[in-house]
Amino acid sequence: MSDTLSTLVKRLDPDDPVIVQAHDFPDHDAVATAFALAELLRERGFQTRLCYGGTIQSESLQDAIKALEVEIASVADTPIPPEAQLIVVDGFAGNSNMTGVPGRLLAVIDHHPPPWKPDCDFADIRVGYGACSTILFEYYRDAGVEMSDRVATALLMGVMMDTAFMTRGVSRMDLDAFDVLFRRGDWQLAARLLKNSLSLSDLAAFRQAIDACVVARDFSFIALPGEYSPEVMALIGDFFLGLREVRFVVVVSGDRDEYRFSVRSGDDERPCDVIIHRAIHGIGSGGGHMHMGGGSIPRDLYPGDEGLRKRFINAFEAPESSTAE
Ligand SMILES: [Mn+2]
Repeated sequence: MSDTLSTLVKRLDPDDPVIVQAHDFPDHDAVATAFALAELLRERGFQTRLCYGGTIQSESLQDAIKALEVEIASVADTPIPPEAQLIVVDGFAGNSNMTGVPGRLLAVIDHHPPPWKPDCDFADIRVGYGACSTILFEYYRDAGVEMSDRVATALLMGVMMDTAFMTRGVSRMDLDAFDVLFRRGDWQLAARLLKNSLSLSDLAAFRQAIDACVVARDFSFIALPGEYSPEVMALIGDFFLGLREVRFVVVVSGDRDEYRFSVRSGDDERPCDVIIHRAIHGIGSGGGHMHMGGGSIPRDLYPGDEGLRKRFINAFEAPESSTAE
């Protein structure tokens, strides 16, 4: 791919502000991608602003944003004029995890399998990539733009996070990006921020997960009593996937309005996104990649813990043709 950035820049009007939006309850990869893109466009003379829907629930990510001085705010705290040009990153416009905002949707940059054909001028969707940050790494490299230490460290963190330190969904390009970013950015800071994402107060969640876990063959289903952040749920999923006997994990917890779930797969025959679509067809929304995914089910449609567990078991067995799309 030659210079993708130039193609994007040609579609943008330099007179109108550019809003870069990360997916709701963003993770490190989403914030890093948004930050790197905004800096790149600023360098090209655009007026940019970063935002996300929901809140930042990860303390590790909050620390990273502070340490790298990333200016990003929630959609609610971001004035977005109607003439704003919207670029959505690490997610899909119109998806349930992307809050609708004013302005014109100009571009999507993502690495998730798209739920439908994107309806905008510019779509750069690279499903084979482990991290969206890797796409931004290529924009800098191909455009010959020198990246700042802050951008390099942010992108490094995005790549490390989404690939679970180069052990999950890694593509050739992620490795190339990692090779350069590791030397270019501050890997010690990035590693410290990522590896200290749990705190003592999260131990109760792990205790409950161990107590609540139902294992059938290699499928571990964990219904947590109480409300937990997506990050803690994801880490619980990773922990259980680390058990030798377990190859597929679902962690679910409910709050006032909805149940949220996090999914991990170590089995290429059961990609998270495909299994999720089958399991929650008609009752909720969700998606993801081969190895990780998640979603939500409104409280009034929740089939109960056992009902949801059975839906996943049925989804494993569904023939390919019945994939609910
Ligand atoms: Mn990502």
